[in-house]
Amino acid sequence: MKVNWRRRTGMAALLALTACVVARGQQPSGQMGDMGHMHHMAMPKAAGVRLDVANDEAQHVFTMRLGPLDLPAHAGMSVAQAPELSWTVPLDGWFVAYHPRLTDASGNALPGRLLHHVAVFDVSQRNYLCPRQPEHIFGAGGEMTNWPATPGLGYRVRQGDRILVATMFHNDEAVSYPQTYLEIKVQYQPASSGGPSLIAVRPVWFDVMGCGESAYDLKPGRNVTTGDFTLATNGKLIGVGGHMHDYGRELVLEDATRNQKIATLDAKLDPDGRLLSIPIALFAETGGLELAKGDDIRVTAVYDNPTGKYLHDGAMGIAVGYLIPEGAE
Ligand SMILES: [Cu+2]
Repeated sequence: MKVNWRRRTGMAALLALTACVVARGQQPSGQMGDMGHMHHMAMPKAAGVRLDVANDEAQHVFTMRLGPLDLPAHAGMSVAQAPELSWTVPLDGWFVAYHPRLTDASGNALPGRLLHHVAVFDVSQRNYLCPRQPEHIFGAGGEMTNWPATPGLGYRVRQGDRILVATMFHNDEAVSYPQTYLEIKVQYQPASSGGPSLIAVRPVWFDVMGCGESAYDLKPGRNVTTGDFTLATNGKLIGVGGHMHDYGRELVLEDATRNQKIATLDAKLDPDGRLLSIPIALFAETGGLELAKGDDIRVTAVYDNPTGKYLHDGAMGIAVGYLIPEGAE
């Protein structure tokens, strides 16, 4: 089989995944939805933080607003963090796009870099690759990537699905931000609209650490780390982007059973080795790259740590894709 893929930044936005995103955390103890955090540090919890969601039924947009967070100058990661907050989806339909930004109390934009990451889960759905965990449907970091809609595709939600939002904020600046809000506009298509059904895509997070904690340590020099996943069904991979930290070099996704490369994502770094971006591989032309049930899908992350130091929890390596499982409605 010839792997036919190309990079296209335009429609690739569905996969544009950036910065420090992942919070799949520790294994839930028996029950789904018991989410852990990516970092082990005991964080102070902020009081009075709310998650409010407005529904614009004419425009088909949910506006999630989480806050306020008090981010004192130079506080770094030691700011009081929001607890995990949840919201119940009020209708059947599809989420088709996500637009995050930070604002002050009056709705004026604040710098996106104050957000370390946000992770949005549908705790009513099982994760496709890691069934003991809830579905991880959206993530963003300081770059505040927008995910425009990809025509014909959406993430299926049901009335009553519980959406959980986990955030981490930080402030390294000399300015204090006493009332910071995270706003995420979620465009949706209601099932009741009479329009055509969308094809349901499942997010797939191929993490070199498997289904557990995503962060891992870097020794000085070259670090090569791999993780393996077995697909539970046949499926079509629509595309894949990536998430790494500073000094990341590349992410490779391959079908180890067939010894076939799926994608090689070379990280773009600045002269100091700080991560600028990771490309996206799209399999649009063929309507998706066919993956077979039972195949061993291997993800490999390569880092080159030039600091001469051991970097505790310095790395993540995650290929983030969208899959249309066979038999999906
Ligand atoms: Cu990360």
